[in-house]
Amino acid sequence: MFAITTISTIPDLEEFLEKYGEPEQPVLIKGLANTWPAREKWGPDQLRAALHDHPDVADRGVFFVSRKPVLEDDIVIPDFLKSILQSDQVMSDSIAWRFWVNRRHNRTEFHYDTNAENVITVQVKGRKEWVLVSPDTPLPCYPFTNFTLLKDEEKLLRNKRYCKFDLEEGDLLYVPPYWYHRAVAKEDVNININWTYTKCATSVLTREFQRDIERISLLNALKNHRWPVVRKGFAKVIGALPKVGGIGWGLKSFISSPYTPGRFAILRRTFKELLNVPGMLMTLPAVRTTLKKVDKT
Ligand SMILES: O=C(O)CCC(=O)C(=O)O
Ligand SMILES: [Fe+2]
Repeated sequence: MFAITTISTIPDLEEFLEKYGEPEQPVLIKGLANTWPAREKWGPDQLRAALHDHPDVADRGVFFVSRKPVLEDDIVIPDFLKSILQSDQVMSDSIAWRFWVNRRHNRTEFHYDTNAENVITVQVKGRKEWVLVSPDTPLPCYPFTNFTLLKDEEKLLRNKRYCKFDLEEGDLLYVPPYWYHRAVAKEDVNININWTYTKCATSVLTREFQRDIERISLLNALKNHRWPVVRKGFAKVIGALPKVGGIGWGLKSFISSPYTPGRFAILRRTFKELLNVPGMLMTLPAVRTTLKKVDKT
């Protein structure tokens, strides 16, 4: 276990990129949103109604999402983040605003966000307990997915590099790409807002990123296979899968990185993923119970 880096002054763009954004290391900024109008204005019913009525916002069940800025008057976006969102180093189709409105005990299970997303999250109301796990000590995932096998947390975290902390009202958290996370709502009312973005290029090659590149290469190879029977069979399998989290890469261009896997690496990846099939079958009953419990907004 390690302690998350916690700071109480807002870094400028240069400092944020140098210490956290470029090396892809998490950071917590205490009290950043203490003066936001949203702290006074937002409540669960009022916010849900405002988001439902908004033409740019989609209700995804677990969270609300918009591709464009929403409720901007209630928020003060820190300058470093404003610059990042406007930068040409970031893929414009990756930028999203997400809103989470949760009751006490709501639990978002371990996963990492697809498309190499960086997540900046601000706890506007209430408090959530977070666990972040380094992508260099990967957790076992359902085959080919970004969702961790549902297992006892203590067992899951054994020998992993992780941190556990509370994100309190007003705090900002930076979750770098491929860092697994889970969050549990601790107050009656919990509201957080997220910004997501994907960098056009990265030089950080974590073990989980490597897995993702191999996974996506395999999916592309199947999708574009020269035998129609493979292409069609693959399309059928993908069409039949539940649409959670997205499989593969969902943005216009792929992130540029120092790694291109060869055939052997892709083959090895396929076998490694299949090794998790028994684990998947064993946890299926728990998955059903968890899905039923999800706190829909
Ligand atoms: O707030 C939560 O419950 C989970 C948030 C999350 O997974 C994310 O921001 O990517
Ligand atoms: Fe997430």
